[in-house]
Amino acid sequence: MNDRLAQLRADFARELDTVRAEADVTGLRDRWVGRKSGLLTAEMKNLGKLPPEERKTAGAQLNELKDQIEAALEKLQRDFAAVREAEQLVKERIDVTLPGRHIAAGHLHPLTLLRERIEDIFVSMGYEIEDGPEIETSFYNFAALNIPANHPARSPQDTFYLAGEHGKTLSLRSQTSTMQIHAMQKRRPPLRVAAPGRVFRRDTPDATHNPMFYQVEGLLVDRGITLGDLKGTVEEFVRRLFGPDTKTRFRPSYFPFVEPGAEIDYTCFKCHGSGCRVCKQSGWIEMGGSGMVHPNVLRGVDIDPEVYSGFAFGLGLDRLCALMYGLDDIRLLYENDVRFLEQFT
Ligand code: 2U9
Repeated sequence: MNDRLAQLRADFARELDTVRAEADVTGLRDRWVGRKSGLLTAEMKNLGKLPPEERKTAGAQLNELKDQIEAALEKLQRDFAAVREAEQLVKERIDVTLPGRHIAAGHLHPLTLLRERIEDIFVSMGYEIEDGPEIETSFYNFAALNIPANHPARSPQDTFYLAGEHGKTLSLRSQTSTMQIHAMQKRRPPLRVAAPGRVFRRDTPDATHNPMFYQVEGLLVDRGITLGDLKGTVEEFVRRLFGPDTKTRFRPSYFPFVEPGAEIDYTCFKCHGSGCRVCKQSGWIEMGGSGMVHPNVLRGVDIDPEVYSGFAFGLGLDRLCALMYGLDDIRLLYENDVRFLEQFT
């Protein structure tokens, strides 16, 4: 039996050395200690043929050899697993010093960034932010704003008219003041309403004009509101938007929906008034228009101009955005060119 054992041990050791792949370990195990056809299993079965006095030791020796073979196979399995994991680690090794993949994160559009900043200023000055329809009847778009029937703004050259129903002429709104008319119909003074949003004017697109652009208007109606309140409010608005030392200038102007009316200029944020390319050497940049709400507009929403008065001011966001970001063409804001947009992260 000892020779037989020695032979088996030597055969197993030789075969063990020939194993090159992890998958062969299972084959070797089945071949040697497999329950059905294992060599050792067969030896065990042959024990019966041995003389009884030899069976016990032979059985013990066979079991010992079986344990050694299984131990050798497990070690081989572990060795293969260790090699595989080491290769895995090398393959999966992450060089943490390598720069990460640039995950292009989206961000707010420059126009949205500016609109939100202006909305925050209005809210900080006690104004409500109004929203409303972009399609309006001629009442809201023109009549309610004291824009007479023959005013050029009403011409199809300037306004996008839509097929109206029930004889109502519909158009895309050409200023956000329409939302403030709705607000004055829904709520009684005192009122502080800011109206940001898209407006539409039939314009040939060029570096400073676009048929659709963003505007924000502020309106305040209460008892005893004066031009001084308008100036004070606009001056504070400008300081909060452009910086505490920004000055404001009012130039008399005419708008059907205010009386008196005035254009608003602020000191150029590039040259702080000394004159440069941005402000065309004037030191001033036009922000928009303003004025005391026309009594006809108040009457049109059943607010008695003898009791209440109000002021309003409006500015275009696209031009302002272009100036602030040094763009020489506002169409860049709508062309969704990622090379342009990604600079605003
Ligand atoms: C109501 C009554 C009056 C708001 C005003 C302007 C003057 C003005 C322009 C600025 C640049 C439009 O985007 S722009 O082209 N706006 O000049 N806006 S007074 O007057 C109002 C608003 C609401 C009820």
